[in-house]
Amino acid sequence: MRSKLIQRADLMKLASIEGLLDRRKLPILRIKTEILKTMTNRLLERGFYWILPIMLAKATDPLWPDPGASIEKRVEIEVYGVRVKATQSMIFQKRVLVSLGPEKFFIFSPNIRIERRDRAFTGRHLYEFTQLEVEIAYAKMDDVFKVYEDLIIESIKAVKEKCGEELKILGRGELRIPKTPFKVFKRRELEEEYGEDWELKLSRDLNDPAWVIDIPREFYDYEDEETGMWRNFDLILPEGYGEVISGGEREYEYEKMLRKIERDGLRRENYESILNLAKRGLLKPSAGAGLGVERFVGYVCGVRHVAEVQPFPRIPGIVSEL
Ligand code: ASN
Repeated sequence: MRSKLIQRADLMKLASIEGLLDRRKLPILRIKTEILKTMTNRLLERGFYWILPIMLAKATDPLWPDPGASIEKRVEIEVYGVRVKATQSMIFQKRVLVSLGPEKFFIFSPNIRIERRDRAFTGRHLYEFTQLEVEIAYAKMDDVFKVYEDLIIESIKAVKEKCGEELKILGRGELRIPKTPFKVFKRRELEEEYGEDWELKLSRDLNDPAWVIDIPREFYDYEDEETGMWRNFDLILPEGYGEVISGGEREYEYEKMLRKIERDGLRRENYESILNLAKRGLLKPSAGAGLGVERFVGYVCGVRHVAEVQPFPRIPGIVSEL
């Protein structure tokens, strides 16, 4: 499905009210409901707190440096005389909360990321989407792998069991239930095999989702300064659907975070809360991640464009009335 080229006219239709009349829309929304229900229930059964999201704050995820980032504009407004940013991810709120509040929780967190307009045609980008964010105190990468592997397997099982008719309408009757544990690849080895754009090439070669570890990016992910290895990861879906989860173990030491903030050319005054906590020894080590809800549902449904899973599509460059 993914191999067909997406035309601008298709995207315009998808983004308009006509998109809601498409016969695939209702089955997709039914499957999305089943996935959200299954994931929420699994996390609640495991004792995770359910936290609701925030949308405006002085600090948000810089999304920098990140090899995958392509933000055309950052949304900032003034409220009560203070400049605030629209949430790009709740990473800093997650780090503070996991240190001072519940030690494991999840959030369905809406993110606004104004992607470059040429990203409309990747089939994988949106300018508003939702992450299923998780953060766990004192956890390691493996603990986070297990949480998301369970959510993925159980929700695919539930969809196959309860939404057989919908999968048939979508031509997705053959959807595989992946085997666990998922394979783990090292980013450096993938670069040798596939070159810089390993993400999509690997994705096309996979039959089941697979983890990729050690990806240089934002300062908050843990970096082993001796080996230069990053204790972070992405989960790559098969069939060209690409990355669906990003996460990692986190930095928690004051001096090291300061060094990395400077190295990345970021303004330290944007990160005072988390730096202060670290300085006082109150920032707990943790690990966590976020799953792109629309991307995952899109994979299960076999969509051509991830916006098909949104009732009100947010396709880069196309702004509709609703
Ligand atoms: N949600 C991601 C994480 O937990 C961060 C991101 O979206 N950039 O690591």
